[in-house]
Amino acid sequence: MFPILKRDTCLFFILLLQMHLKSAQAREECVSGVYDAITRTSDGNTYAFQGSMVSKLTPSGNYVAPGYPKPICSVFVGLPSHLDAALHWENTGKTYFFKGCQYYRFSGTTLDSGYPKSISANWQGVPCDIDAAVVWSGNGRTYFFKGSVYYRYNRDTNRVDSGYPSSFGTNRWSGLPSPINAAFQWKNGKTYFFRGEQYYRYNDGQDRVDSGYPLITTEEWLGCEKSSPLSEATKDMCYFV
Ligand SMILES: [Ca+2]
Repeated sequence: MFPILKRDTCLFFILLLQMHLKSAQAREECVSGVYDAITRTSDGNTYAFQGSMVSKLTPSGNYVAPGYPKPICSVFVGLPSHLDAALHWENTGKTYFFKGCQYYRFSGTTLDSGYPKSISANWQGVPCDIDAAVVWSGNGRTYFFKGSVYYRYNRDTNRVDSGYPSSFGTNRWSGLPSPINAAFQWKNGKTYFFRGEQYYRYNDGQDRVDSGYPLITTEEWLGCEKSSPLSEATKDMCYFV
């Protein structure tokens, strides 16, 4: 009797250890699916920002790369936590990050000299405290989102087009809720919008949200079983930023 109990006890602790390791792995890879900003960069990577942490996604875009999330300050030196939005212009290779009334310009993961700068001085018509930003493949224009309205930015004139801001669903973004948390354009030419724990895939060709959306970000997009917040100790790394 005793040897059997001993074997069962051993198996029980092995099972507990496996559950603990699986849980620890989930904590490392599966931050809550609520993101501040998501963007691609000129080095071909895609990064998702949440509070003081950043996750690099695998080339398929579906999973968090090994070793991530990491403190933002250890990957994008000079970039603050709790970003508002991020934007990548492929033709210049520059990535822009927005927070409050300022923006930061990066080449890959290196901050360009002279930044941050004031949004109002260089992005005429774009307000402070935006929710999200994205370049839309449907027309190549850059869009900024804030609350229930969006702004269409014209790079030729370096200002927001006349007639904007406009409400969601008026002319564009039919089927999207407002406000949104983050947006980015993936290599498949489709644009992804994130709101709370869910995301929407926007069909740029048909100018509408694809059927079957929204989906749960951590489960369907990051391949995680469930959301699992990072420990406070991990979040506090690089607290000096
Ligand atoms: Ca945001």
